[in-house]
Amino acid sequence: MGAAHDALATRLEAALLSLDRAEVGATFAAIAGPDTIDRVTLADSVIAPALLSIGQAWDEGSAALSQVYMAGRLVEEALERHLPAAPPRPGAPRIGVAVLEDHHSLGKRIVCAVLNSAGYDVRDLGSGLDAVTLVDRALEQQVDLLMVSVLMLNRALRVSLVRQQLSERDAHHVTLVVGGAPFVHDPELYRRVGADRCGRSAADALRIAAAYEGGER
Ligand code: B12
Repeated sequence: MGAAHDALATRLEAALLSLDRAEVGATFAAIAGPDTIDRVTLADSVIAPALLSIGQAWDEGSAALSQVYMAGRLVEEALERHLPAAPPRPGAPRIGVAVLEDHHSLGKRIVCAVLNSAGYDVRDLGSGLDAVTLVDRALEQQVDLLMVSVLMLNRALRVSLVRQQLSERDAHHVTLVVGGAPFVHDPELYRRVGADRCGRSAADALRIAAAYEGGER
């Protein structure tokens, strides 16, 4: 299936760059089904690589910032249509998802959509938040699992401030999970910044949520 997913990612990338909403929808529909496994594959093997490639094209100067922005909007719309939220399962943990300080929000959107469509009660806490605001929002929303997405290395180091905020407010019941490129490049970084768990993909976010339901912390 690798080659088929690569082909779909390439098709999605072309559709996003040309702002072809119908073709974006058709690409999603080609894979999104009622099974969680299909949705996870769509997220991690088709959408994430297409967005990364568009982002890299921007980095290299061959795509405009407006194309990166519109690609994010079109993906968000299509996620709502093809990965609709399922009713929350009783007893499932409440999950908060946030981006610490930076504005790389595409990964957060995908993680939220996949968890929502699997029946988790997910609160999007926002992007560009400092550690104090992030923990304020997490506690207001009474989350059990706090998932923090970070794409810049200097921001990743500041996850330790989130841990410090949680400790200072006696929020020891909140499990702190991190994800994003810096944690993929250095698999031990999450421990050094005081996180409990680390995930590399939307599939990992689901696995961690399911393990929490099973009693793991
Ligand atoms: C697209 C992009 C942008 C877009 C962001 C658009 C948006 N709305 O998100 C724009 C153009 C705005 C942007 C801006 C900047 N960017 Co930028 N950007 C990227 C790029 C190319 C792709 C990121 C992306 O969207 N990937 C696709 C998404 C879907 O993947 P993802 O986030 O990794 O998420 C997946 C997994 O990681 C996982 N996941 C993510 N979070 C979590 C959390 C949990 C808990 C779990 C379990 C899983 C999980 O699941 C997701 C789905 O599979 C990266 C390069 C890279 N290699 O990452 C640079 C990159 C992150 N950017 C970088 C930089 C420097 C910047 C700017 C400072 C550039 C500038 N000079 O202005 C600004 C900073 C903006 C800010 N303050 O936040 C650097 C960071 C370098 C560093 N050392 O830290 C990178 C690495 C580029 C580079 N090669 O230098 N950027």
